[in-house]
Amino acid sequence: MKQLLLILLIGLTTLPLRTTLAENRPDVLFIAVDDMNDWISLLDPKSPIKTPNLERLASRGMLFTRAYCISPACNPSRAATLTGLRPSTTGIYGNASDWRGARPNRKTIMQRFQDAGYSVRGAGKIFHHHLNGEFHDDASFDHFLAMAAQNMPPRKLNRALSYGSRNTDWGAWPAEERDTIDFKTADYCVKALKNPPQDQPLFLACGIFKPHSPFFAPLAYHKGLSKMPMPILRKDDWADLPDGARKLLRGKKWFWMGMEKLNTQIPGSYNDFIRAYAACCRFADAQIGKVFDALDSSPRRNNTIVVLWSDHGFHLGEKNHIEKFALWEKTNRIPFIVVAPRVTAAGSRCDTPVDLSVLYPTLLELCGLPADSKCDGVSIMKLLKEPETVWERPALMTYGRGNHAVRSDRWRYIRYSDGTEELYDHQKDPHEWTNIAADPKYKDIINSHKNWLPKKEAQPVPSLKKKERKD
Ligand SMILES: [Ca+2]
Ligand SMILES: [Ca+2]
Repeated sequence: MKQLLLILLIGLTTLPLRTTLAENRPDVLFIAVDDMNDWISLLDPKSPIKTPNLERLASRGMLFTRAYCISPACNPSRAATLTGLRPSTTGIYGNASDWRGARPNRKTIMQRFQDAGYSVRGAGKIFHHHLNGEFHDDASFDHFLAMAAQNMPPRKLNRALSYGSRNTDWGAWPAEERDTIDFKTADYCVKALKNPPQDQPLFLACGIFKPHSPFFAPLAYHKGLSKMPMPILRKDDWADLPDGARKLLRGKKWFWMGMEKLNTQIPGSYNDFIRAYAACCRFADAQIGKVFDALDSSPRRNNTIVVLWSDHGFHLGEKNHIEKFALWEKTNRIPFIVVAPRVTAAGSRCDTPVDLSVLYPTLLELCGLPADSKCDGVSIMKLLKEPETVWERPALMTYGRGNHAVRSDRWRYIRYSDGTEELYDHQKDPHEWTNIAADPKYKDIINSHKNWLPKKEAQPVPSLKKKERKD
């Protein structure tokens, strides 16, 4: 009898509460971009890679000029950002780490919005696309358009960087924009914005796949790049790297030192590859622009929070490294924009270093949802309202167990699992060419950054294996 009364009581209190909670809540447009680094005009006005649509978004809200991923690889970055839990808490360190298997009951940010009465829809790459999408989380969406298959050219367009894998090819492809993955993702999002749920707020997740490899974009996006400047490189840059850095990057043969191979095998290929990455960034920006156009013509535009983030950055030869998986600035700095009507000032900028652990708690607070004390990050509501707010907490990045970087206003401190270190002074050395960690002069700086390293380091969780075929 008592149980029955309790059930009745819960029923009476939660049902009307859910409806009330959902009323007048802002919609959320949540855009994740894949592998887009900071060499874009949004973050570097001198960059030849123009991103007018990202700038258009930034002009409406707050651009974080020093934003960083939680981990410089798709799966650990996305799993951490979307669950609010760092790799050092969960053990989800790698691209194959079975994040849902490790945390079956952890609610993603999308599930929090479902609980609050939102209709959660999405398309493209939101979770890491491991084993053709097996890391996708059905429970996080009411409706989802899976990422389309990669449309491959009939033969390799450029072989030099490929190491036997077509996934690292690049060039002008396909002929028709509508045959690309991101066209389909953007199209789904445009339609979702044009036909929003009438009796529920909308949380729309738009997962743009480019500029992730393979570096294909239709021909139009490659035009006008032939004379673009190339990244600034320094040949002897690895001379002052500690063992930890070398060990971390040794296994990364996919692109690692590929540029040297490129330049000896096919002169000029390195430059072509860089231009292809640039074309893919322009293409991604254009697809995102179509989604913004749809938002602009929506009557719900002024009650829509927009967040845009990239899951990590990308090296294009800087520090003699191509690809991601490192703890340096280039692989970790990302575009991050928050447009929150009545909270962020149009065209505002915040130079405080933040990492994406802020996203989960901030979105909860912005939309008036209950806070979650388990989150590793904190809400940046104060920074959104007042970007000059004094902020002690630096950005923290992790790649693999025991390897971390701490980024403060001026410094990047890196500590590898073997105890070796790097320290860069961004005021004097924006390219991170000179590792000053061994200089006793900087002992106090190193110690103050060390304080922010995680106190606990979870053991790595098992990898997700390919399911056995059941005939
Ligand atoms: Ca990625
Ligand atoms: Ca160096």
